[in-house]
Amino acid sequence: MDTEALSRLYQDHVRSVEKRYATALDETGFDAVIVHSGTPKKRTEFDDQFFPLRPTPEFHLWAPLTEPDCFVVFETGKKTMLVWPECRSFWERPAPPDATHFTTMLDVRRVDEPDVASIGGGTKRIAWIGEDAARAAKLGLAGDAVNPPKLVAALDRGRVLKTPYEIACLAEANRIAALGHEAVRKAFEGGARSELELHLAFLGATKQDDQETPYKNIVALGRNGAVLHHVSYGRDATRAESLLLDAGACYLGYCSDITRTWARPVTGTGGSAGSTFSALVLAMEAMQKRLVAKVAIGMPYEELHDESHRQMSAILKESGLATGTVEEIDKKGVSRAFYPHGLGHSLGLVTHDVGCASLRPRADNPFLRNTSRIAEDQVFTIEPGLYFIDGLLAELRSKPEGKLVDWNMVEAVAPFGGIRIEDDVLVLREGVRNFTREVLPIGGATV
Ligand SMILES: [Mn+2]
Repeated sequence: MDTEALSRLYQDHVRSVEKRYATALDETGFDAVIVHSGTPKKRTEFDDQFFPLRPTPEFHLWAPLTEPDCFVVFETGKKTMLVWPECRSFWERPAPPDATHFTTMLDVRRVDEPDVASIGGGTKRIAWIGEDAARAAKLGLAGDAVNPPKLVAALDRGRVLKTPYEIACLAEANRIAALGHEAVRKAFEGGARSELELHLAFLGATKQDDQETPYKNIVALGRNGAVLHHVSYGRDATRAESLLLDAGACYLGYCSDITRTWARPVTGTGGSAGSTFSALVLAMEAMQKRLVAKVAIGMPYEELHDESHRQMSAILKESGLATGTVEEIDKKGVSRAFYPHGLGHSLGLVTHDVGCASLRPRADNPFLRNTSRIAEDQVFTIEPGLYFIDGLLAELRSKPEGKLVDWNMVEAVAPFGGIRIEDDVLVLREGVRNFTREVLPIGGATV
Protein backbone atom coordinates (compact mmCIF):
# COMPACT_ATOMS: atom_id res chain seq x y z
CA MET A 1 0.00 0.00 0.00
CA ASP A 2 1.17 3.55 -0.84
CA THR A 3 2.85 4.78 2.37
CA GLU A 4 2.04 8.44 1.82
CA ALA A 5 -1.65 7.73 1.33
CA LEU A 6 -1.59 5.47 4.40
CA SER A 7 0.10 8.18 6.42
CA ARG A 8 -2.51 10.78 5.45
CA LEU A 9 -5.36 8.41 6.30
CA TYR A 10 -3.70 7.60 9.61
CA GLN A 11 -3.52 11.28 10.57
CA ASP A 12 -7.28 11.64 10.18
CA HIS A 13 -7.78 8.32 11.95
CA VAL A 14 -5.83 9.51 15.01
CA ARG A 15 -7.76 12.78 15.08
CA SER A 16 -11.07 10.97 15.10
CA VAL A 17 -9.91 8.39 17.68
CA GLU A 18 -8.69 11.27 19.88
CA LYS A 19 -12.13 12.92 19.69
CA ARG A 20 -13.78 9.64 20.56
CA TYR A 21 -11.46 9.08 23.54
CA ALA A 22 -12.01 12.62 24.82
CA THR A 23 -15.78 12.09 24.79
CA ALA A 24 -15.53 8.65 26.39
CA LEU A 25 -13.31 9.96 29.23
CA ASP A 26 -15.57 12.95 29.75
CA GLU A 27 -18.67 10.75 29.98
CA THR A 28 -17.09 8.31 32.42
CA GLY A 29 -15.27 10.73 34.72
CA PHE A 30 -11.63 10.06 33.82
CA ASP A 31 -8.90 12.55 32.91
CA ALA A 32 -6.52 10.18 31.15
CA VAL A 33 -6.19 6.59 30.05
CA ILE A 34 -3.21 4.28 29.69
CA VAL A 35 -3.63 1.45 27.16
CA HIS A 36 -1.21 -1.45 27.61
CA SER A 37 -0.11 -3.57 24.63
CA GLY A 38 0.00 -6.67 26.82
CA THR A 39 2.19 -9.20 28.59
CA PRO A 40 3.02 -12.57 26.97
CA LYS A 41 1.09 -15.44 28.55
CA LYS A 42 2.68 -18.68 29.70
CA ARG A 43 1.56 -21.74 27.76
CA THR A 44 1.42 -23.64 31.04
CA GLU A 45 2.85 -23.06 34.48
CA PHE A 46 4.71 -26.38 34.12
CA ASP A 47 6.79 -25.07 31.22
CA ASP A 48 8.86 -21.97 30.45
CA GLN A 49 7.39 -21.25 27.00
CA PHE A 50 5.11 -18.31 26.23
CA PHE A 51 2.35 -17.75 23.68
CA PRO A 52 3.16 -15.10 21.07
CA LEU A 53 1.64 -11.77 22.12
CA ARG A 54 -1.80 -10.73 20.86
CA PRO A 55 -1.77 -6.98 21.48
CA THR A 56 -4.74 -5.41 23.23
CA PRO A 57 -7.01 -4.36 20.31
CA GLU A 58 -7.50 -0.94 21.84
CA PHE A 59 -3.69 -0.50 21.72
CA HIS A 60 -3.58 -1.70 18.11
CA LEU A 61 -6.16 0.98 17.30
CA TRP A 62 -3.35 3.53 17.78
CA ALA A 63 -0.21 1.69 16.77
CA PRO A 64 0.44 -1.42 14.64
CA LEU A 65 3.10 -2.68 17.07
CA THR A 66 3.14 -6.28 18.24
CA GLU A 67 5.46 -5.80 21.20
CA PRO A 68 4.81 -6.50 24.85
CA ASP A 69 4.82 -3.77 27.48
CA CYS A 70 4.21 -0.75 25.27
CA PHE A 71 1.72 1.90 26.33
CA VAL A 72 -0.49 4.51 24.72
CA VAL A 73 -1.17 7.43 27.05
CA PHE A 74 -4.13 9.59 26.12
CA GLU A 75 -4.97 12.83 27.88
CA THR A 76 -7.56 15.20 26.45
CA GLY A 77 -5.90 18.19 24.81
CA LYS A 78 -2.37 16.71 24.76
CA LYS A 79 -0.49 14.94 22.02
CA THR A 80 -1.09 11.22 22.47
CA MET A 81 2.02 9.50 23.82
CA LEU A 82 3.42 6.15 22.75
CA VAL A 83 5.73 4.57 25.31
CA TRP A 84 7.82 2.14 23.26
CA PRO A 85 10.65 0.60 25.28
CA GLU A 86 13.93 -0.33 23.60
CA CYS A 87 14.36 -4.10 23.56
CA ARG A 88 17.47 -5.01 25.55
CA SER A 89 16.97 -8.77 25.63
CA PHE A 90 19.67 -10.85 23.96
CA TRP A 91 17.26 -13.80 23.76
CA GLU A 92 14.78 -12.25 21.41
CA ARG A 93 13.90 -9.22 19.32
CA PRO A 94 10.37 -8.18 18.37
CA ALA A 95 9.56 -8.05 14.67
CA PRO A 96 9.86 -4.51 13.31
CA PRO A 97 6.47 -2.89 12.60
CA ASP A 98 5.12 -3.36 9.07
CA ALA A 99 4.83 0.41 8.68
CA THR A 100 6.12 3.44 10.58
CA HIS A 101 3.48 6.06 9.71
CA PHE A 102 2.25 6.12 13.33
CA THR A 103 5.45 7.65 14.68
CA THR A 104 4.74 11.10 13.24
CA MET A 105 1.36 11.57 14.91
CA LEU A 106 2.29 10.26 18.35
CA ASP A 107 4.69 11.58 20.95
CA VAL A 108 7.03 8.56 20.88
CA ARG A 109 9.09 7.99 24.04
CA ARG A 110 11.67 5.21 24.05
CA VAL A 111 11.40 4.70 27.83
CA ASP A 112 10.39 1.68 29.91
CA GLU A 113 7.10 2.90 31.28
CA PRO A 114 4.86 5.95 31.46
CA ASP A 115 5.63 8.49 34.17
CA VAL A 116 2.33 8.41 36.02
CA ALA A 117 3.30 11.32 38.29
CA SER A 118 3.74 13.64 35.31
CA ILE A 119 0.32 12.60 33.95
CA GLY A 120 -1.05 13.81 37.26
CA GLY A 121 -1.42 10.58 39.23
CA GLY A 122 -2.79 11.24 42.69
CA THR A 123 -4.81 14.24 41.58
CA LYS A 124 -6.14 13.14 38.19
CA ARG A 125 -8.26 10.09 37.52
CA ILE A 126 -6.30 7.74 35.26
CA ALA A 127 -7.88 4.61 33.77
CA TRP A 128 -6.04 1.48 32.65
CA ILE A 129 -7.06 -0.61 29.64
CA GLY A 130 -5.28 -3.95 29.40
CA GLU A 131 -5.29 -7.50 30.68
CA ASP A 132 -2.34 -7.37 33.07
CA ALA A 133 -3.75 -5.98 36.33
CA ALA A 134 -0.44 -6.68 38.10
CA ARG A 135 1.36 -4.40 35.62
CA ALA A 136 -1.29 -1.73 36.26
CA ALA A 137 -0.76 -2.08 40.01
CA LYS A 138 2.99 -1.53 39.52
CA LEU A 139 2.10 1.86 38.04
CA GLY A 140 -0.19 2.57 40.99
CA LEU A 141 -3.44 1.90 39.11
CA ALA A 142 -5.88 -0.54 40.67
CA GLY A 143 -9.51 -1.26 41.53
CA ASP A 144 -12.03 0.89 39.67
CA ALA A 145 -9.31 2.30 37.41
CA VAL A 146 -8.63 -1.05 35.75
CA ASN A 147 -10.84 -1.66 32.69
CA PRO A 148 -13.75 0.44 34.03
CA PRO A 149 -16.80 -1.24 32.43
CA LYS A 150 -18.43 2.04 31.36
CA LEU A 151 -15.26 3.28 29.72
CA VAL A 152 -14.64 -0.07 28.03
CA ALA A 153 -18.23 -0.03 26.70
CA ALA A 154 -17.82 3.53 25.39
CA LEU A 155 -14.55 2.64 23.64
CA ASP A 156 -16.16 -0.51 22.19
CA ARG A 157 -18.99 1.57 20.74
CA GLY A 158 -16.38 3.83 19.18
CA ARG A 159 -14.97 0.93 17.18
CA VAL A 160 -18.23 0.10 15.38
CA LEU A 161 -17.94 2.70 12.61
CA LYS A 162 -14.69 2.40 10.70
CA THR A 163 -12.47 5.33 9.69
CA PRO A 164 -11.13 5.61 6.11
CA TYR A 165 -7.74 4.39 7.45
CA GLU A 166 -9.38 1.29 8.91
CA ILE A 167 -11.34 0.73 5.71
CA ALA A 168 -8.07 0.81 3.72
CA CYS A 169 -6.50 -1.69 6.16
CA LEU A 170 -9.52 -4.02 5.99
CA ALA A 171 -9.43 -3.93 2.18
CA GLU A 172 -5.72 -4.77 2.24
CA ALA A 173 -6.35 -7.63 4.69
CA ASN A 174 -8.85 -9.00 2.17
CA ARG A 175 -6.37 -8.63 -0.70
CA ILE A 176 -3.73 -10.62 1.19
CA ALA A 177 -6.17 -13.36 2.23
CA ALA A 178 -7.35 -13.69 -1.38
CA LEU A 179 -3.83 -14.79 -2.38
CA GLY A 180 -4.10 -17.65 0.09
CA HIS A 181 -7.62 -18.63 -1.00
CA GLU A 182 -6.53 -18.75 -4.64
CA ALA A 183 -3.46 -20.85 -3.81
CA VAL A 184 -5.52 -23.32 -1.78
CA ARG A 185 -8.25 -23.59 -4.41
CA LYS A 186 -5.61 -24.42 -7.03
CA ALA A 187 -3.94 -26.98 -4.78
CA PHE A 188 -7.30 -28.65 -4.10
CA GLU A 189 -8.08 -28.65 -7.81
CA GLY A 190 -4.69 -30.27 -8.51
CA GLY A 191 -5.49 -33.59 -6.84
CA ALA A 192 -5.10 -35.36 -3.51
CA ARG A 193 -4.05 -33.04 -0.67
CA SER A 194 -4.03 -33.18 3.11
CA GLU A 195 -5.69 -30.48 5.19
CA LEU A 196 -2.32 -29.69 6.74
CA GLU A 197 -0.81 -29.19 3.29
CA LEU A 198 -3.63 -26.81 2.32
CA HIS A 199 -3.24 -24.90 5.60
CA LEU A 200 0.50 -24.48 4.94
CA ALA A 201 -0.23 -23.42 1.35
CA PHE A 202 -2.46 -20.64 2.71
CA LEU A 203 0.23 -19.45 5.12
CA GLY A 204 2.86 -19.54 2.38
CA ALA A 205 0.81 -17.58 -0.15
CA THR A 206 -0.17 -14.92 2.41
CA LYS A 207 3.32 -14.80 3.99
CA GLN A 208 1.83 -15.25 7.44
CA ASP A 209 3.10 -17.37 10.27
CA ASP A 210 0.38 -19.44 11.94
CA GLN A 211 0.30 -17.16 14.98
CA GLU A 212 -0.16 -14.06 12.82
CA THR A 213 -3.43 -15.05 11.15
CA PRO A 214 -6.51 -13.33 12.62
CA TYR A 215 -7.88 -16.73 13.68
CA LYS A 216 -6.77 -20.31 13.19
CA ASN A 217 -7.40 -21.34 9.57
CA ILE A 218 -10.39 -23.66 9.21
CA VAL A 219 -9.45 -26.19 6.53
CA ALA A 220 -12.02 -28.94 6.09
CA LEU A 221 -12.09 -31.64 3.46
CA GLY A 222 -15.23 -33.71 2.88
CA ARG A 223 -17.14 -34.64 6.05
CA ASN A 224 -14.98 -32.33 8.19
CA GLY A 225 -16.87 -29.40 6.67
CA ALA A 226 -19.62 -30.24 9.18
CA VAL A 227 -17.30 -29.25 12.06
CA LEU A 228 -17.82 -25.49 12.14
CA HIS A 229 -14.33 -24.77 13.51
CA HIS A 230 -12.33 -27.68 12.12
CA VAL A 231 -8.68 -26.96 12.97
CA SER A 232 -7.30 -30.45 13.73
CA TYR A 233 -5.90 -30.86 10.22
CA GLY A 234 -5.74 -34.28 8.63
CA ARG A 235 -2.18 -35.30 7.74
CA ASP A 236 -2.92 -37.75 4.91
CA ALA A 237 -3.50 -36.65 1.35
CA THR A 238 -6.99 -37.55 0.15
CA ARG A 239 -8.91 -36.73 -2.98
CA ALA A 240 -11.92 -35.36 -1.12
CA GLU A 241 -15.00 -34.26 -3.04
CA SER A 242 -15.34 -30.95 -1.22
CA LEU A 243 -13.30 -28.29 0.55
CA LEU A 244 -14.39 -25.60 2.99
CA LEU A 245 -11.70 -22.99 3.71
CA ASP A 246 -12.34 -20.26 6.28
CA ALA A 247 -9.15 -18.21 6.53
CA GLY A 248 -8.11 -14.59 6.74
CA ALA A 249 -5.16 -12.26 7.00
CA CYS A 250 -4.10 -9.33 9.17
CA TYR A 251 -2.90 -5.97 7.94
CA LEU A 252 -1.62 -3.50 10.55
CA GLY A 253 -3.83 -5.24 13.10
CA TYR A 254 -6.99 -5.32 10.95
CA CYS A 255 -8.54 -8.68 10.06
CA SER A 256 -10.21 -10.28 7.12
CA ASP A 257 -12.48 -13.29 7.57
CA ILE A 258 -13.31 -15.17 4.37
CA THR A 259 -14.91 -18.55 3.66
CA ARG A 260 -15.05 -20.32 0.34
CA THR A 261 -16.50 -23.75 -0.51
CA TRP A 262 -15.41 -25.82 -3.49
CA ALA A 263 -16.75 -29.06 -4.90
CA ARG A 264 -15.04 -31.36 -7.37
CA PRO A 265 -16.83 -32.09 -10.64
CA VAL A 266 -19.09 -35.10 -10.31
CA THR A 267 -17.07 -38.27 -10.77
CA GLY A 268 -17.77 -41.95 -10.23
CA THR A 269 -17.45 -41.68 -6.47
CA GLY A 270 -19.51 -38.49 -6.14
CA GLY A 271 -22.39 -39.75 -8.28
CA SER A 272 -25.78 -38.11 -7.98
CA ALA A 273 -24.99 -36.96 -4.43
CA GLY A 274 -22.11 -35.03 -5.98
CA SER A 275 -24.40 -33.20 -8.35
CA THR A 276 -26.84 -32.51 -5.49
CA PHE A 277 -24.01 -31.03 -3.44
CA SER A 278 -22.72 -28.92 -6.34
CA ALA A 279 -26.23 -27.58 -6.89
CA LEU A 280 -26.45 -26.73 -3.17
CA VAL A 281 -23.14 -24.83 -3.37
CA LEU A 282 -24.49 -22.78 -6.29
CA ALA A 283 -27.78 -22.15 -4.48
CA MET A 284 -25.87 -20.97 -1.36
CA GLU A 285 -23.65 -18.74 -3.48
CA ALA A 286 -26.71 -17.11 -5.07
CA MET A 287 -28.38 -16.72 -1.67
CA GLN A 288 -25.30 -15.15 -0.07
CA LYS A 289 -25.20 -12.57 -2.87
CA ARG A 290 -28.92 -11.81 -2.46
CA LEU A 291 -28.39 -11.24 1.27
CA VAL A 292 -25.45 -8.89 0.64
CA ALA A 293 -27.66 -6.97 -1.80
CA LYS A 294 -30.32 -6.55 0.91
CA VAL A 295 -28.01 -4.75 3.37
CA ALA A 296 -29.50 -1.33 4.05
CA ILE A 297 -28.95 1.42 6.59
CA GLY A 298 -31.45 1.28 9.44
CA MET A 299 -32.28 -2.40 9.08
CA PRO A 300 -31.68 -4.48 12.22
CA TYR A 301 -28.99 -7.05 11.35
CA GLU A 302 -31.12 -9.70 13.05
CA GLU A 303 -33.82 -9.09 10.42
CA LEU A 304 -31.30 -10.00 7.72
CA HIS A 305 -30.41 -13.11 9.72
CA ASP A 306 -34.11 -14.06 9.84
CA GLU A 307 -34.34 -13.48 6.09
CA SER A 308 -31.38 -15.85 5.64
CA HIS A 309 -33.38 -18.60 7.40
CA ARG A 310 -36.36 -18.05 5.11
CA GLN A 311 -34.07 -18.29 2.08
CA MET A 312 -32.30 -21.33 3.52
CA SER A 313 -35.68 -22.99 4.02
CA ALA A 314 -36.46 -22.38 0.35
CA ILE A 315 -33.14 -23.98 -0.64
CA LEU A 316 -33.88 -27.02 1.55
CA LYS A 317 -37.26 -27.37 -0.15
CA GLU A 318 -36.02 -26.82 -3.72
CA SER A 319 -33.20 -29.32 -3.30
CA GLY A 320 -35.60 -31.94 -1.95
CA LEU A 321 -33.81 -32.15 1.42
CA ALA A 322 -37.01 -30.99 3.08
CA THR A 323 -40.70 -31.10 2.20
CA GLY A 324 -43.64 -29.00 3.39
CA THR A 325 -43.98 -25.26 2.97
CA VAL A 326 -41.03 -22.88 3.21
CA GLU A 327 -42.76 -21.33 6.20
CA GLU A 328 -43.03 -24.67 8.01
CA ILE A 329 -39.37 -25.47 7.34
CA ASP A 330 -38.40 -22.07 8.73
CA LYS A 331 -40.80 -21.77 11.68
CA LYS A 332 -40.41 -25.36 12.91
CA GLY A 333 -36.67 -24.94 13.27
CA VAL A 334 -35.72 -27.32 10.45
CA SER A 335 -33.42 -24.76 8.82
CA ARG A 336 -31.74 -24.23 12.20
CA ALA A 337 -30.55 -27.83 12.32
CA PHE A 338 -28.79 -27.31 8.98
CA TYR A 339 -27.64 -23.72 9.69
CA PRO A 340 -27.08 -23.33 13.43
CA HIS A 341 -24.84 -20.23 13.54
CA GLY A 342 -25.45 -16.54 13.01
CA LEU A 343 -25.38 -14.77 9.65
CA GLY A 344 -22.31 -12.75 10.62
CA HIS A 345 -20.48 -10.44 12.98
CA SER A 346 -18.73 -7.09 13.13
CA LEU A 347 -15.14 -7.15 11.84
CA GLY A 348 -12.14 -4.97 12.64
CA LEU A 349 -9.17 -5.24 14.99
CA VAL A 350 -10.50 -8.59 16.12
CA THR A 351 -12.34 -11.11 14.01
CA HIS A 352 -15.49 -10.94 16.11
CA ASP A 353 -15.30 -7.21 16.67
CA VAL A 354 -16.86 -5.37 19.59
CA GLY A 355 -19.78 -3.01 19.82
CA CYS A 356 -22.40 -4.78 17.66
CA ALA A 357 -23.60 -7.43 20.09
CA SER A 358 -24.60 -5.41 23.12
CA LEU A 359 -28.23 -6.52 22.70
CA ARG A 360 -29.07 -10.17 23.19
CA PRO A 361 -30.39 -11.94 20.10
CA ARG A 362 -33.84 -13.58 20.22
CA ALA A 363 -33.85 -16.99 21.92
CA ASP A 364 -34.14 -18.78 18.57
CA ASN A 365 -30.98 -17.03 17.30
CA PRO A 366 -28.65 -17.95 20.20
CA PHE A 367 -25.38 -17.70 18.25
CA LEU A 368 -26.03 -14.46 16.39
CA ARG A 369 -23.07 -12.12 17.04
CA ASN A 370 -24.50 -8.98 15.46
CA THR A 371 -27.69 -7.47 16.87
CA SER A 372 -27.01 -3.89 15.86
CA ARG A 373 -29.00 -1.65 13.56
CA ILE A 374 -27.09 -1.43 10.29
CA ALA A 375 -25.30 1.92 9.91
CA GLU A 376 -23.02 3.57 7.37
CA ASP A 377 -19.32 2.68 7.89
CA GLN A 378 -20.01 -0.54 9.78
CA VAL A 379 -17.98 -3.50 8.54
CA PHE A 380 -19.38 -6.98 9.05
CA THR A 381 -19.44 -10.44 7.53
CA ILE A 382 -22.28 -12.11 5.65
CA GLU A 383 -21.74 -15.86 6.01
CA PRO A 384 -24.72 -18.18 5.67
CA GLY A 385 -23.93 -21.90 5.96
CA LEU A 386 -25.55 -25.26 5.29
CA TYR A 387 -24.08 -28.34 7.03
CA PHE A 388 -24.77 -31.99 7.72
CA ILE A 389 -24.00 -32.13 11.44
CA ASP A 390 -24.79 -35.58 12.86
CA GLY A 391 -25.73 -34.43 16.39
CA LEU A 392 -28.11 -31.66 15.30
CA LEU A 393 -29.72 -33.80 12.60
CA ALA A 394 -30.21 -36.76 14.98
CA GLU A 395 -32.04 -34.41 17.34
CA LEU A 396 -34.23 -33.11 14.51
CA ARG A 397 -34.97 -36.65 13.37
CA SER A 398 -36.34 -37.56 16.79
CA LYS A 399 -38.88 -34.72 16.68
CA PRO A 400 -42.20 -34.61 14.79
CA GLU A 401 -40.80 -32.02 12.34
CA GLY A 402 -38.11 -34.59 11.43
CA LYS A 403 -40.77 -36.00 9.09
CA LEU A 404 -40.20 -32.99 6.84
CA VAL A 405 -36.67 -34.18 5.99
CA ASP A 406 -35.61 -36.69 3.33
CA TRP A 407 -33.15 -38.68 5.47
CA ASN A 408 -31.91 -40.84 2.60
CA MET A 409 -30.86 -37.72 0.78
CA VAL A 410 -29.19 -36.32 3.92
CA GLU A 411 -27.22 -39.53 4.29
CA ALA A 412 -26.09 -39.41 0.67
CA VAL A 413 -24.87 -35.79 0.85
CA ALA A 414 -23.40 -35.91 4.40
CA PRO A 415 -19.91 -37.03 3.21
CA PHE A 416 -19.55 -33.57 1.60
CA GLY A 417 -19.66 -31.97 5.08
CA GLY A 418 -21.04 -28.52 4.55
CA ILE A 419 -21.03 -25.18 2.79
CA ARG A 420 -20.22 -21.71 4.05
CA ILE A 421 -19.67 -18.62 1.92
CA GLU A 422 -18.43 -15.54 3.72
CA ASP A 423 -17.63 -12.01 2.54
CA ASP A 424 -16.57 -8.89 4.43
CA VAL A 425 -18.66 -5.86 3.58
CA LEU A 426 -18.61 -2.15 4.35
CA VAL A 427 -21.96 -0.38 4.64
CA LEU A 428 -22.24 2.60 2.29
CA ARG A 429 -24.99 5.21 2.08
CA GLU A 430 -26.37 3.08 -0.76
CA GLY A 431 -25.59 -0.62 -0.60
CA VAL A 432 -22.20 -1.98 0.33
CA ARG A 433 -18.59 -2.20 -0.71
CA ASN A 434 -17.80 -5.91 -0.77
CA PHE A 435 -14.08 -6.07 0.12
CA THR A 436 -13.95 -9.80 -0.54
CA ARG A 437 -15.61 -10.00 -3.97
CA GLU A 438 -13.32 -7.21 -5.20
CA VAL A 439 -10.46 -9.71 -4.93
CA LEU A 440 -12.24 -13.10 -4.92
CA PRO A 441 -15.24 -12.82 -7.21
CA ILE A 442 -16.56 -16.37 -6.71
CA GLY A 443 -17.78 -17.60 -3.33
CA GLY A 444 -18.34 -21.23 -4.10
CA ALA A 445 -18.57 -23.50 -7.14
CA THR A 446 -17.34 -26.65 -8.74
CA VAL A 447 -13.60 -26.29 -9.41
MN1 LIG B 1 -16.73 -15.06 10.27
